[in-house]
Amino acid sequence: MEWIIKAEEFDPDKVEWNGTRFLLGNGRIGVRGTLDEYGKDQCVAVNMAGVYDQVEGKWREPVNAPNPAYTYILVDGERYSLPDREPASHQEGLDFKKGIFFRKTLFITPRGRVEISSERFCHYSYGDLICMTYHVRADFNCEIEIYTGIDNEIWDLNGPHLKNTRLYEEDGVLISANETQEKKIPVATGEKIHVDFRCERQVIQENDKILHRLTFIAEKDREYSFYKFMTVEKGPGAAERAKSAALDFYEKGYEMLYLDQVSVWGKSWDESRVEIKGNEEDETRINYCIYQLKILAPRFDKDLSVPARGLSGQTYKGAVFWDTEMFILDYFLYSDPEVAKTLIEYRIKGLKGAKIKAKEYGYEGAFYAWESQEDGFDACSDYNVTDVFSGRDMRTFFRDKQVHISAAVVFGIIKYIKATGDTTILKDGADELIIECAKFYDSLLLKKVHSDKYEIHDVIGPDEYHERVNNNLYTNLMAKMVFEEAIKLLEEGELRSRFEDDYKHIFIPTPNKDGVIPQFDGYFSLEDATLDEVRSRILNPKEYWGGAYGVASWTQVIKQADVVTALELFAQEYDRDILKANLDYYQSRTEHGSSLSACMYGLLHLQLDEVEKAYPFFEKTSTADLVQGGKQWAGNIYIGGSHPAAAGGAYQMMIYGFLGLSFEDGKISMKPRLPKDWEEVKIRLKYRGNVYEIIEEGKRGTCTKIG
Ligand code: IFM
Repeated sequence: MEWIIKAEEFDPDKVEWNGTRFLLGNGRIGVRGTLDEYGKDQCVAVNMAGVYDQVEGKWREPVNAPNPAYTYILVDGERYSLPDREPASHQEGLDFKKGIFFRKTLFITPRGRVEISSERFCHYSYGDLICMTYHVRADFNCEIEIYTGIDNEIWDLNGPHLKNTRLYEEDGVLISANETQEKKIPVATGEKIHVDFRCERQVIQENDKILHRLTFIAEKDREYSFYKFMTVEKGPGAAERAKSAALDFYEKGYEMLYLDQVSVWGKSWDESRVEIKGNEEDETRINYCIYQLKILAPRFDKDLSVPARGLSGQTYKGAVFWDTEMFILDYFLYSDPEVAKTLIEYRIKGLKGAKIKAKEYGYEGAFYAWESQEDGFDACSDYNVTDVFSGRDMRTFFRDKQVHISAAVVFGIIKYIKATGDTTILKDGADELIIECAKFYDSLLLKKVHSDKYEIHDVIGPDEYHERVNNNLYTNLMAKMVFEEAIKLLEEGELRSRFEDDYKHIFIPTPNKDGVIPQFDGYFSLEDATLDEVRSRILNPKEYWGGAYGVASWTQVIKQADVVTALELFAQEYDRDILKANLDYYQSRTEHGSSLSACMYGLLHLQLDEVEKAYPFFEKTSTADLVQGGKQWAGNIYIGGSHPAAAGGAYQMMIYGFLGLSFEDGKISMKPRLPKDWEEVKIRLKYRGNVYEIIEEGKRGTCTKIG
C-alpha cells in the first residue's frame, strides 16, 4: 500500500491545505506541513498541546510556538524560495509510515540549477523534539548563503500570544524565550545545528528572527547538508530546558534519532495498522486516518485530551468537543487504552468546571464545557460566528444550549469500561461524574401540567443550524442513557428513585405514520425546501446557514446527522423499517456541513447491512483531510485544519461496520460486511488487556488472541 502522500508540483492555492494534510505531530506538538522558508502568511504553526492564552478582547486559543525550522537560501546574493519564486519542479509530501515530512525543489538561476531538499519529523519518542535535515546542491560553482534559525513572527488567529521575547545564542544553541500574555507561562524553542561542510558562520538577528548565516562557495554538483535539533518547551525553566535538550539531542545525532523515529512508528503500526487486500486506496485512506489520530494522542501528558482540529492550528480555540468521546475515543480504546484513559481522566478533572458551569446557568450537577480547554474551562464564546453582511458578531447558543455534551462524556466512560474492563476510574471520580451529569439532566426536565412526560426544552442537538429547540431526539435519548447509568451506580435512596422516575418518564419523540421521527418538536412544520433550494438562497459563499436568520434555520435542511446519530447509537431499540425510513428522509435534507456527519450515516447503513450505500460515506469520512474542499469558514471565522472526528468515524466504520465487531462480556464477535472489492481485511486490536488479530474475508472471519 502507498504510505506516501504528496504534491508533485507547487500550487499556491494548496499551501494551507498541504499544511494540514502533511501535518506532523507527537501528541505534545503539531508541526504543520509547510515549507522551510514559509512564514506566518503561509500558516506555519508549531502548535502546542494544552498551552492556551488569551489576548484581551479576543478568543482564548492554543499557543503556537516560534518556528525553529525556518530556513531559506541565497544563491549569488538572490533569494530562492517559495512561494515568491517559480520553481522548475517541486515535490512535497508526507511519509506517514515514519511520520516524516519531505520536500524537494529545483530552481533555475541565471547561471544554472539549484536543488534544495529537506525532511523533518516530530519525534515520536521525545515529545519536545523536532529534527530536520536540509541539503542544497548547484550544478555550477556559486556563492550560497543559508539562513536558518528561529522565526518569532507567528501565525495566530487571535494573537499575539507571546511577549517579553528574548532571542539569543548560548552554548551554540539559538533560543527564543517568551511568556504568554495571560498566565505568563514560559514558552521557549531551542535550535542546535550540525553543519557537515566548511563555511563562514555568523549568528544574526533580523526582524523577529534569530538565524545562523552559513556562507560558502559551493562547488559544482556537490551536496551540502546540515541537521537541526529543535526543542519546544513550556513551563518554568523552559528556556534552560530548550537549550539543554537541544544539546542532548545534538549529541545523540540525527541518524540515531531518525532510526529511533522509524522504529517507534514501525512498532506502533505493527500494533494498529489495517491491511485491506483488494483495495489499496482504501487501505491508504484508513491508515492515514489512523496516522491523524496517532499524531494527536496525548501520550506524554496526563492532563490533556484531543482538540477538534487536532494539533493543526488554533481553529475552534484548540478546544475539546463531544468529538472526543463520540467519534475519536474508540480508536484509542482498541489500540492504545492508556491514551483512552487519559482522555477520560481529562474529563474527570474537568468535573469541577462543569459543576460551576451548571450553577452559572441555574442548573444542578455537571454541565460540561462545549469547547473545553485546560481544566475544563469553557472557551465557547456567546458570539461564535460573524455575520458576513453586517460584520457584526452573531449571538449563537452553542455554549448555553448544546447540553448533550455532558451525556457524551458519560457515554465515553461507559465505552471505556466496556472495552478495557477497568472499573477503577469509577472510584477515581467517574462515578461522581456520572451522577453529577444525571443531576444536570434531572434539573433540565420540564413537565406540562396535564402530561406525565418529562421534556427537555430549549436545546441545540448535533444539528447546529436549528437553535433552541424542544425535545431533540438525540438529546433526550442521551439524557435517558445517563439516568440509566447513574441508577446502576446508586444504592436505594432519594436520588436513585428520582433518576428512576426520570428514566421512566422522559419523553422520547416517536415516529410519524411514515416511520420518521421529528428531530425536535415542530420540525415537520418547517419549510421542506430542498438542499439545492436552500443553497440557491445564499448571497455570500462564507455566510452562516444557521443562527437567527440563516438560510437553513427555518427549513428542514440540517447541518449534520442528528436523528441518524441517535438511531445509530440506539439502533437496537428500533425496527429496521424505522431505521431505513429515517435514513432516507434525513439523507436528502442533510448538508453534511460538518465532518462529523458522514460516518454516522455510514454506520447506520452498515447496521442495516447496506454496504453499498454505506461505502460512499466511508470514502467521505476517510478522506476528510486527503481531499481539498472541506469548509474553511463559518461566517468570517476561519475553521480550517485537520478533522480527527472524521478519522475516528472512519475507524468506527471499519471495526463496527465493515468488520461488524462487537465486544460483549470479554468476547469479540464478528459479522463481516466487506465492500465488494475488499478480499480480506486484517487488523490487530486490544481488548481487555489482550491483543487480537482479526482476519476477515467474504462472510468469514477469524479472531486469534496473539498477546
Ligand atoms: O463538535 C463539532 C460540532 O458538532 C459541529 N461543529 C464543529 C464542532 C467541532 O468539530
